[in-house]
Amino acid sequence: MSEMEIESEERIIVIVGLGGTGLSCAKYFASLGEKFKIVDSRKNPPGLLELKQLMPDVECELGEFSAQTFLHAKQLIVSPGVSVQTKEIVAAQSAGVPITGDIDIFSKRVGAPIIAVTGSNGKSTVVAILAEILKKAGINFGLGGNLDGENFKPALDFLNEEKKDLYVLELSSFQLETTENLGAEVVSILNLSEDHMDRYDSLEEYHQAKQRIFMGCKKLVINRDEQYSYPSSELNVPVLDFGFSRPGINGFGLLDDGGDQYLTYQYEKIVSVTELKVFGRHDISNVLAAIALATAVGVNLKYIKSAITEFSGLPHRCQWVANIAGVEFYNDSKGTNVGATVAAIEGLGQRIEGHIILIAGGVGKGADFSPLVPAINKWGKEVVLIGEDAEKIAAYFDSDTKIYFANDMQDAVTISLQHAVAGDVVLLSPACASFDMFDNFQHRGYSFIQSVEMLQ
Ligand code: UMA
Ligand code: ADP
Repeated sequence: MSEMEIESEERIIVIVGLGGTGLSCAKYFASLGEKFKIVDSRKNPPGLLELKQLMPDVECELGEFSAQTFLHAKQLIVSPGVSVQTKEIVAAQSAGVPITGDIDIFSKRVGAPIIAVTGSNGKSTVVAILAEILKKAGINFGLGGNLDGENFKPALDFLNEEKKDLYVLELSSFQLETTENLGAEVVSILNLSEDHMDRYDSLEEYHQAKQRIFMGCKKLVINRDEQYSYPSSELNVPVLDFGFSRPGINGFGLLDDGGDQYLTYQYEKIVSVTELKVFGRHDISNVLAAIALATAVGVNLKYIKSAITEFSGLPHRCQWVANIAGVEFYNDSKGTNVGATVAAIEGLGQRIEGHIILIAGGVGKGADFSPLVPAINKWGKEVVLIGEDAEKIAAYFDSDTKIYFANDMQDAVTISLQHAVAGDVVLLSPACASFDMFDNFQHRGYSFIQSVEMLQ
């Protein structure tokens, strides 16, 4: 089609990628009476059946992307699973087609405060704890964004529902890349370690995407133990901080007193660490982050206290599964990058008598696995590897680390138990994505649980 023919035809919105986000965008534009079409490079993408049931007449282009469709669009709404570096998107953008995403549209339309949380690890746990606190405080809020599982809720679905007083969004770097000016009430980058190196050229590029969360924000919650939590240029907004050290003014942290350790706000003890049901330094950090975020929107400490002492962790995150002959099994299937797996090993290692036998592997996303080596040397015993990058990961370990290769999850669990003694822990924390062997991380976690049950 020539440029002139393109110009003479009506340009319509093009939703790039179906799935949960594309479907929510379709519902949103349909409710506004806007004309749109959906493109997806898979012939049978997730969400297609639901779309056809809800909107049988919506135009879909499935299979290889057509450059003309992108160039001809009024606007491209890009799903987080589709890279903005896709050549058809880059070409359309160069030709002046505006590019946006669901979070951008949501933030411009919502008209209520947003608490936005990003980071490489701990996002879902922090927003889940925050949600428990907000429930206790009787606040009418919505929880969504990058969250999966039972809390799965693409942000635009909120705009077709009764308005809430506050929205809590977990955001990924992919969602932030297509967000112009989030303008959130409170934001936090919890931490940053290597992830998604198949989509970014460097950690710096990944960090820059995360930094977009600060645009237009009114308050900050900073992790003072993490350099990447700070905005790269100073913002003139109120700041609360959290970290493991004793807190200062406007700070949350830990205070040692009389042999006990307390979660503390400035000089005020909130609860003792032993009153929490979660364990491991990373989860203490997550609780501190949630408390700081809740305080930033004015929640009283009494609600905070009651919620954090009841929270016992999300499934697939360092979740206890079973004890077989004194060997404990933990499911950390959501450990999908190296930083998460190191945190899980450290968290468990510090509280057990024996050693950790780690089950890891899957799709490595181009990661550098070397941070696993000191953690395994300190707390580990053997490593059992599964999935397509098993051999690549094996090459990182020292020659005296015992490595086993397993064909499937049942095999991995059986091998692990064979090499464990009472007091040891078998930990599934793959440091990898799951889609070479499983539908998603939940499927991988349930497969682990089932395999452990078979041994009982
Ligand atoms: N697609 C193409 N071409 C491509 C790549 C993808 O057409 O080159 C299509 C796929 O066929 C799919 C569609 O794009 O049909 C949408 O894919 P999607 O992955 O964006 O799927 P959604 O269901 O919209 O899920 C997304 C988030 N997924 C990703 O960012 C990869 C979900 O986060 C999120 O819950 C959901 O939006 C609602 O906001 C999941 C995730 O894995 C949990 N996130 C990553 C993470 O946490 O590490 C960032
Ligand atoms: P996310 O939503 O960012 O993926 P989750 O709360 O689902 O984070 O936790 C995913 C995994 O990351 C956990 O299973 C655990 O291994 C690890 N993890 C959780 N919190 C932290 C943290 N604060 N720092 C480092 N790793 C963490």
